[in-house]
Amino acid sequence: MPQPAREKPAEVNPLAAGVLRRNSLESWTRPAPSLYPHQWSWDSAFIALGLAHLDNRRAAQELETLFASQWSTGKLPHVIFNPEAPPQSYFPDAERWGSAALSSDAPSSPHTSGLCQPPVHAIAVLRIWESAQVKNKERIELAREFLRDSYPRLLAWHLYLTTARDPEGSGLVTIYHPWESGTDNSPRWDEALEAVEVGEELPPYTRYDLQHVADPSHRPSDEEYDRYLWLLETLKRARYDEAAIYESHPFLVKDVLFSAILIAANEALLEIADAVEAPDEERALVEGWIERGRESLDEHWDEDLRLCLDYDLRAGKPARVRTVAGFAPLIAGGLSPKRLEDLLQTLDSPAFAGNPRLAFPLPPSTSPEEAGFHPRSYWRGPVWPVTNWLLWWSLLRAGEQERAGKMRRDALAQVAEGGFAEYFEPFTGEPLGSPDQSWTAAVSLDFLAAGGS
Ligand code: 2M8
Repeated sequence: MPQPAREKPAEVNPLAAGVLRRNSLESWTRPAPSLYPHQWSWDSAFIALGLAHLDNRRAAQELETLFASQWSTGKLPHVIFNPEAPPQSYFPDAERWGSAALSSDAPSSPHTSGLCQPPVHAIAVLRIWESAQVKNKERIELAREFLRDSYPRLLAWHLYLTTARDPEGSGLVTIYHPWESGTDNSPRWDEALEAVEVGEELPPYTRYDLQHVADPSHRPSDEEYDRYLWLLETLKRARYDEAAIYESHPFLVKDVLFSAILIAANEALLEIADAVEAPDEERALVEGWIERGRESLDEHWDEDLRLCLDYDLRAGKPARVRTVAGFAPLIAGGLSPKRLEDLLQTLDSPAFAGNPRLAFPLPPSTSPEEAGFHPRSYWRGPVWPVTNWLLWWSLLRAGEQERAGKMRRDALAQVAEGGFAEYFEPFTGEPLGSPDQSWTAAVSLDFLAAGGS
């Protein structure tokens, strides 16, 4: 049963701001104080979205710090290592990735991982620009400067994703590792990951993540970690070279959620392109990416499940698992009325937010009707505030104001009751994972700024 409300939604704002302040270092924010002591890519994008409502300049800095570590290929790395982090606080560390030593495309300092994460960044840049409009003239000018500096960074990032990560020109992004999806141990990846044979040469390692959580069984399993670490070794063998990875890497999957976020981010990039008066050819390029991406999501639609499915390139088949990623077309936007109706029905069904056992009618990360569902294990079932945000934002863009308003109220009620947890048990609302997760606080600030009852 849910605990009695700890805070009223109106009191969430100062508390959320406090979490971000405490997790903040000079120019960037830790996703959580002890579990995640470095800068993570899509966390920082969500954090910037929230910070935009508190301190526009600091929000811009969050992304500038990330952009400063962009690879020469355009890739924004998934982790930027904090040299000041306590030793043995997070694994794999900078040394294990060896990015700069292996690839001349990587920045030499600070060290970064060799992967990337979903491209929420353009959406955050646009939010910073929009929120500056209600402030003074000086703030608008600073935001305009930030927009001008960010635009080429974002264009290079999206170009990387639509070329190196889509050599087939399919419209969908290929990921090399479940960590790139941001939904690490989701059952979306079970089959593709099980097919990865861990080599005996896997160097030994110690997991530090388990020291920071109340119950280690909520985190990915040791078997999963062996495979995660083995994939890292195979990327290193390819020296992080995209063409070599494409030839030999055992995990290549077209990720529909990542791709849908890219489509939505391309829409944001178009608005940024307008504001900075970018050349017409660049706008046409971005428009082409949006169109191709939406067509391709349509090709990966499963009529029976009424969801969109990831596609395993190595096995040559879709991953038929119902997870929150299946709502990708809603996030990508531009839907036909029929497809929107299908998605809303799936969302409201017992397979997701309409499940009668839920503490709050919010979509669990994996459908409770799936065999791979687990209510307490990380991305295998818990409710994640960032996915609530993505769906809320997408519902608004789809013109579904009423539903969006309801999701916003429920998401705020959940944090008012359980605090700014990393994730929540779907049936009890129990807060799980890190208790002071930055992106949970950040999306709560954005929900609050959107107003409404
Ligand atoms: C989780 O991922 C990291 C690996 O990147 C981990 O489990 O150690 C995911 O929830 C990911 O989406 C998130 O960006 C990261 C930091 O919050 O933690």
